[in-house]
Amino acid sequence: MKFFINLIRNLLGGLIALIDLITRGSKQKREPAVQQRIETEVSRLSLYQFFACPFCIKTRRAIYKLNLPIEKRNASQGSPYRDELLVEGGKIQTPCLRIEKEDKVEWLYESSEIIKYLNSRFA
Ligand SMILES: N[C@@H](CCC(=O)N[C@@H](CS)C(=O)NCC(=O)O)C(=O)O
Repeated sequence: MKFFINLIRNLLGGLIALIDLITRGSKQKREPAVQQRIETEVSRLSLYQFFACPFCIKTRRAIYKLNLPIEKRNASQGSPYRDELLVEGGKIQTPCLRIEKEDKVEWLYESSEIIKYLNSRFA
């Protein structure tokens, strides 16, 4: 039973991901020097995610629109990133943005909070 629920979940998620891909539109464009600076800043961020999770798709869409090359880390069963998310972030819930700061690492959960954070820094 669990297998079929997961199958339906993944099929639906895959469909949403496909629709997202088709309807994404264009990315934000910046002067090369500005984009370069932003890419350096973004290298301190990574997104823990599942491919077919609708909240992750929503977050990836915002990341795409903002033209941010944030590293995506697959946190599904069997991945070392899953353990990292649990141990360091505190729970298995995606999406989660890992933010590396000068002196500490922060783990930001909730798609709306992540998008708000990214917009406030990079929009
Ligand atoms: N309110 C959260 C919901 C996130 C959520 O429910 N994520 C699911 C995946 S779609 C999750 O991480 N579930 C835990 C699991 O699958 O182990 C958000 O907007 O980010």
